[in-house]
Amino acid sequence: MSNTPRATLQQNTRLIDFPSLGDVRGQLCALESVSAYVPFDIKRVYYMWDVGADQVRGKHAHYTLKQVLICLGGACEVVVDDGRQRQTVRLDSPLKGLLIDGFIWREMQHFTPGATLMVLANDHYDEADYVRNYDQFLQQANEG
Ligand code: T46
Repeated sequence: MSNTPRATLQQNTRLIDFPSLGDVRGQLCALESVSAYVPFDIKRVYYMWDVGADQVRGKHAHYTLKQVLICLGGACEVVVDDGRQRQTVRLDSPLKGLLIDGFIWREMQHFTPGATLMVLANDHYDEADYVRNYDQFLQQANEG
């Protein structure tokens, strides 16, 4: 894609705190499409679990997909990279979501035993939206 918009960690990733509706019966969190917490229409939900502590998932960027990543139980780290800088974000609460809405490389790693990572996405699965080669990502991220 030749006109990939230039993305930065500052503008295209954000840690969002969700409100808890918990009471004496336990915790509850409600997330709605197009809200302060999920700023897009949710078209797909997927989740991953049983990820070994030494496994690294992701290792790709998306051209257009917007997503919020939430670790529902346990913890994991998400490495985000805009082609110029790289940060590691720890997700360790169901009341914390990481929004990624631009051409950002991401890797998920260091899952604790029992961790479940859920992802809310604004579009259906489309392999053509992925860049899975880091050199190609770097080239496109820095020409945008
Ligand atoms: C992302 C990170 C955070 C589907 O058929 N439909 C789906 O909705 C998804 C997510 C995956 N797949 C297939 C594609 C592969 O054959 O499931 C297989 C595993 O997917 P992948 O290796 O891409 O999974 P991760 O954990 O590396 O990446 C996933 C998402 O694919 C990606 O969009 O941003 O989680």
